[in-house]
Amino acid sequence: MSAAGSTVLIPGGIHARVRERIEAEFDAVSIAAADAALMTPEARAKISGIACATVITSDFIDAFPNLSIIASFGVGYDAVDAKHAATRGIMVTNTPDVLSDEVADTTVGLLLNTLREFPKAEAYLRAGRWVAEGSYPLTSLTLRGRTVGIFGLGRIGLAIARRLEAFGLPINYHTRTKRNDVDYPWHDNLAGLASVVDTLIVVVPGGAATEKAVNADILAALGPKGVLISVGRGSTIDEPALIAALADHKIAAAGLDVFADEPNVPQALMELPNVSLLPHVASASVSTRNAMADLVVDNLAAWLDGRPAITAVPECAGLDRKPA
Ligand code: NAP
Ligand code: 8YV
Repeated sequence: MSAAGSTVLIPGGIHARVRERIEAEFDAVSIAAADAALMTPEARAKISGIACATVITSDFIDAFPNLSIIASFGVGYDAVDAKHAATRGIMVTNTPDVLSDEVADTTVGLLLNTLREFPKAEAYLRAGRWVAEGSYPLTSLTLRGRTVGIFGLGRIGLAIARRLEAFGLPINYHTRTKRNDVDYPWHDNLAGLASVVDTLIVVVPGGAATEKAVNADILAALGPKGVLISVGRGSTIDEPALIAALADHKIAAAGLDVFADEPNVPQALMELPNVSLLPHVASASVSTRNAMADLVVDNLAAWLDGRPAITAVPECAGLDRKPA
């Protein structure tokens, strides 16, 4: 089967360019959510590709007897049961690299906002308080003199490290496997990293292995001058422990782009003065999201045409396209 004759399902919402291209290049089917009950068995049998930005469970995957590829929008694919897909010979792709610089830029911006309170200073100006009350108060926190720890020195983590190195800051990191292409000190556990840095940037994938890895003990190790920046997945942070640490000044401040239950952000977090919050926008520029969208559809086109996927997730790296 060629890509042109293939039927691709879009369950739930997705970037408009993904939808437009799929409608132009394949037979497109859309359903409101990733719920197999929304389709007849006959309709499900026609599906060979799925393009998604939502949770894809093993049960959902198993509802499609002729499914060949799941192309997920985003580099993080913790919402897709890729291990299960691989056991069924189904390719899963994600969108790495094309967003790394954008996300790293955003992370540096979020770090500066957290330390130097730029969003609050701008709100102060806009409210007329500069005129009425004088200068915005000096910030107690600064980037100067900080030591950075990166939890997850992958594609994005390294792009963040390179930027902060240029800011003159020492970098340490924790991953499960030591990298042999960087000179930054490696720590074989997160607590060890947290105890030697005062600025912890979290950019590991979500999933069971990192679930609530940043807990009360890690925050205590980071210490009262500590700043936590989280741009990976909200599930990696124990949010109640973070709220308590911020309220009790066990750490100084936090900057968060991702949350455990998006788009719901705990009220207690929003009420804290020492947090800077973003609504999961690290990759959210038109150009970067378009590049991600194109990679989703290019992966579908390649695989459904019998060519290798462009960006297979590690679980599916060894898979060959099954003959149609
Ligand atoms: P990547 O290249 O795969 O890097 C992941 C890094 O995390 C690797 O260094 C990996 O090293 C480390 N890691 C994974 N599991 C770990 C564990 N259990 N303990 C310690 N280290 C672990 O991925 P990436 O492209 O940099 O993206 C990272 C994540 O950022 C994505 O998965 C996504 O969740 C998130 N993200 C968020 C946004 C946003 O909008 N906020 C945008 C893009 C991406 P080892 O394998 O050696 O442990
Ligand atoms: C996107 C992301 O916002 O790539 C990721 O893992 O978290 C972000 O770039 C998200 O995937 C959009 O669904």
